[in-house]
Amino acid sequence: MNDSPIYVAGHNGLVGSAIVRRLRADGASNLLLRSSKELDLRRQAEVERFFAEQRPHYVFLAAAKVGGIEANRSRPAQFIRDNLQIQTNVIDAAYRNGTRKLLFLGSSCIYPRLAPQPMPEDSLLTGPLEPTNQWYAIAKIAGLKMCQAYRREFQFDAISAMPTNLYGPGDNFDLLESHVLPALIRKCHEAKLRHADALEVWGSGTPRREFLHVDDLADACVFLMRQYSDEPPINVGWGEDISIAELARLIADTVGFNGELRFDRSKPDGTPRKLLDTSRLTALGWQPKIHLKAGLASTYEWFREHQGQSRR
Ligand code: GFB
Repeated sequence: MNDSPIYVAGHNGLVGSAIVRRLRADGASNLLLRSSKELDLRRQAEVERFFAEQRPHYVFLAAAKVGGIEANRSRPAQFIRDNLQIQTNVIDAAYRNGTRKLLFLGSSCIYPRLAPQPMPEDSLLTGPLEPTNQWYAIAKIAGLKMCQAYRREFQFDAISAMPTNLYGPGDNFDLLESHVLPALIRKCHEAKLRHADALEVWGSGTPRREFLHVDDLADACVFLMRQYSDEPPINVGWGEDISIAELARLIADTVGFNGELRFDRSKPDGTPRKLLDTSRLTALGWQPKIHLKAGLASTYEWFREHQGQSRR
């Protein structure tokens, strides 16, 4: 794979940039990278032209419209439209232009709101989705089904990975758009600088989430690209979850904010619990390495170095 042309779609995002780091560390010499300004993946003609000209052998499809609970809730049309357009254009153009293998990235929110915990891949489509992110989830379900359909009908080697909640360098720290972990890093940091006596945490603090460092995810993506070729999606997670209240305390300790945490119950909790069953991936021989405490410390360091440039 190292000398082949590899297209990482979404290389400026949290996931895509981690996949690029991982491939470069491995000696990949022919990476194809295009920013969204250079190539708008929502435009079919642009995507077809790019694939016809470049003919990548391998494609990591990490481009997506993503965001936290509030971004998902408030912009349902953009989440369903952009994701359906991006993934449909890229999967189809890859198949038509001789791509040998494509990895599609989904999300743990594809599983039912009240799926058994930890959530096995087989719980897909067994119950209603979480309303706050159903639009994003439907698009991601369509993407993994499209990969399965192209395998069956066209023998196209398209596989899917379903990561849990991710974090790490290059994340979005915008307070309205972001996921909980970067939002709380920023809130704690700013509260510490202001010597504030309290900060606001959305919701009740009782929902449980699992957090995986994006460098672990990137490692799993490269592993799956090399080792896995089958229809079922593969969950990628850490294996343990914590409550939002516990996460907030851990982040406050990491940042050095000693004030009070105030829970704003007028904000949505979302899914009560989201822990992936990763036994399929473990059986293939892959394990994550970066513990949450260490990952939080290095992500906070990254935030402090880059906050001027981080997306707000
Ligand atoms: O990470 P998050 O935005 O998304 O929120 P989901 C997780 C939990 O943290 C929710 C709470 O219960 C939030 O109410 N929370 C507390 C906060 N304080 C904050 C804060 O300051 N900001 C944010 N954002 N949350 C997303 C989906 O769901 O998970 C996406 O909406 C995607 O589609 C992603 O699937 C992985 O974990 O609830």
